[in-house]
Amino acid sequence: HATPNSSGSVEFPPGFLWGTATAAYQVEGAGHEDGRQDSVWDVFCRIPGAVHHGDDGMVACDHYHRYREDVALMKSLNLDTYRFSTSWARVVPDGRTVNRKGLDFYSRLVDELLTADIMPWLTLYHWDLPQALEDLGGWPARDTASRFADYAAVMADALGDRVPVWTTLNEPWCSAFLGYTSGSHAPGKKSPELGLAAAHHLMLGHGLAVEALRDRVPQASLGITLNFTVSDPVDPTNPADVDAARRDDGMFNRIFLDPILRGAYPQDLLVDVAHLGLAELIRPGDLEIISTPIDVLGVNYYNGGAVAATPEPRGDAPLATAGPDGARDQDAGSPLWVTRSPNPVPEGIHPHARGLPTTDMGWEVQPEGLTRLLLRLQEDYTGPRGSAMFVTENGAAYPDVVEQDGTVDDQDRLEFLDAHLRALKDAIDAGADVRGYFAWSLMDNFEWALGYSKRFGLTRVDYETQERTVKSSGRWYADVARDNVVPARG
Ligand code: GBH
Repeated sequence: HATPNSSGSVEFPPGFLWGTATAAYQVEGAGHEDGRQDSVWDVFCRIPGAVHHGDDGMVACDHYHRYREDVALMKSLNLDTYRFSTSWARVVPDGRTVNRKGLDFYSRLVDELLTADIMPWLTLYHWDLPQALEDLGGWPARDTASRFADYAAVMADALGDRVPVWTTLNEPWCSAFLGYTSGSHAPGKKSPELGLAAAHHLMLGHGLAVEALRDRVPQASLGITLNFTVSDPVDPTNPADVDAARRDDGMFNRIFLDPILRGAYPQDLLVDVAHLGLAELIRPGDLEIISTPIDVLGVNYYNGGAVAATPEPRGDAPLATAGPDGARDQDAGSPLWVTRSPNPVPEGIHPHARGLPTTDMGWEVQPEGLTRLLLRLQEDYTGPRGSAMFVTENGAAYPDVVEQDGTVDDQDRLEFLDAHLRALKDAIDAGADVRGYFAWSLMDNFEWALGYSKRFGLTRVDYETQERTVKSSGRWYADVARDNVVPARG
């Protein structure tokens, strides 16, 4: 593309949707209220050293009680849509019995959004499996997929008349490989075999849930949100590095994209993991279910990475560039994980820092990766299948600097969003069918294994008082949403 949208004002297509995203366990609190029981995250948070500072989601942003105020906040940000997740452990606390009071909360939230003319975008699963189902084997157990479809049906019967877009899972890569292979997320298991089994059954659950939703809410748009990386070989002339990038792309991106959008696992990946039992789990008919047509692909993009077949020369600064996902973060107290990916192939995939700026997560800031990612998804996956894309998460953690008067002037986050929206517009101009964008996140919240130590919000949350303060980035984003334009820089 000849004219990148690098500094002038940038207008988005008419009808482009502007939103923010959150997830149930990260914002709701009300941990054991109205019949909610433990999810795997409640239990994980009680393991000494599993979560930074021993934090948990029992109170979080108290959104369960403050949702009216929070919808008013969204309105003040001129949002068209709000992406939230429902807590399975609130709705079906023991994995079998429906809890009316839990369902009622989401009914109230949806009504409040509709009254404010904000479109509800519902995600059924953002990592909070009822502990009762983990006790029966969790995602590595095939039956969990059917329980997920039952839960989807319950939600559809309750909210199908009012929610126009449903996504099944958020980021099954994290659920499978951070939860069951690296152990840095709940339920903290550490096995390549379990991770792959979880991945297959998560996708099976997705397919069964799409079938259940299609039956009950035929008018709704249905889909899934995946997290992506953009894997570049450190040395593109070195075949070993090129191969590391291929395997990284396989285990991160294609392991989900191909079954869901092409109805088959990538051949090269099946060869790479042949010793880990994945093929033995696949039953006849599974891939037909998994590839049930979807209408929307949710794209979560934070960063890409350069990978090599050999470790970076580290000198005296071991692990300096490690991000927290791989559980190399000392504060998270998690066990050492040697490569970026919880990579179940024996040969290493080694991340190398490229000297790019990084966020407070240690993740490289790489907006052009978003352009390349969206064009690739358009050409290789969604275009041929006729599904539209939405960026369902993008954002950055930076420490808040609070001024005397309580304001937060987060130019770093504002610039991050500005650069990624320009990169997104580059992709649209070059032919990617992207119809909306959700900033992560509406407000600071429980950042999983890093607890409350990392802030992603457009709005600051004071966890002592629960006071919300819109940051500079939030005010800027409100103008973008109102005008459908990213203003000129400067
Ligand atoms: C999302 O996950 C979640 O959906 C959301 O709940 C969460 O709060 C938010 O992001 C922020 O973390 O190898 O060091 O380059 C993001 C998951 C982020 C997983 C980037 C892979 C690669 C890090 N991904 N990560 S690194």
